[in-house]
Amino acid sequence: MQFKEKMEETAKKNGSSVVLALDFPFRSPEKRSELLAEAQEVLEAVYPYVCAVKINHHLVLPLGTFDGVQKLVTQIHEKRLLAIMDCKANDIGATNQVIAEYYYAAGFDALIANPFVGWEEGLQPIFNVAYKLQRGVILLTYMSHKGASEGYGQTVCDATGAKTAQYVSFAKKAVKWGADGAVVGATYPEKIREIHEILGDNVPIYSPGIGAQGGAAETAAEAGARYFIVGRHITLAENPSDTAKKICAAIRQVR
Ligand code: O7M
Repeated sequence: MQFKEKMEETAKKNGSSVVLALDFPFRSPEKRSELLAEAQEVLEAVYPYVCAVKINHHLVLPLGTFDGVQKLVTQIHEKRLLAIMDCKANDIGATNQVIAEYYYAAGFDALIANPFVGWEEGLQPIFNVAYKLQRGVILLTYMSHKGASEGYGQTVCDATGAKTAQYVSFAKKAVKWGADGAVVGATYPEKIREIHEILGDNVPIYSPGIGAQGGAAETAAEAGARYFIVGRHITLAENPSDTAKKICAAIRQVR
């Protein structure tokens, strides 16, 4: 089964389209075991209200991929959730391939990559590895932060010389390359709407930027987002479980 289908199935089974971004603020490296314990605690509290967990450098750097992070991936799978590695792969193909092989070997079901590096000797090797191992690749398309317009919002010339927005070109590539998802910030609902028109039902939109960055899950859902990436709003909440439950219920009202 493709990653895209596994996500659909898990979201349906759990009644949730929330992807937990398991992010925590910096803490001195000597306190790594406390960090791991906190991440495990949040996961334990929140798992009934999410369909997947996204891990990035916040945890890979202090905990190590084949040490603490792999323990988390095992815990995520024991809860019947999917694990997404947010490495935003962005290098030459040969390096991208090794990055993907390590993260997939650690058990991740999908990883995030940056289409800025292109296909040939860029992202193609990642897609090849993913296809071979039946894992997913999700592409950045329009990021959630203020400076996103400087890169993803640029006007560029496509292969025919016609002017187009960078994110429009990336959305078309997401379809052409058979990506399992496209990341579009919840802080830009109009971009979600525009990109959704291009992607249709072929490539689901993953939308971060909810809560701490000012975006709202309901608005993103109305605009066409399928999954909702939420970090600090849940991980730093006084009651992470209750907060996740409320986000989940709010999305259900719209969808
Ligand atoms: O909810 P937050 O703001 O605490 O965290 C959002 C998470 O989503 C955090 O892990 C970011 O690295 C990530 N993210 C964005 O915030 N904006 C983007 O445009 C893209 C991502 C992301 O997940 O990329 C895959």
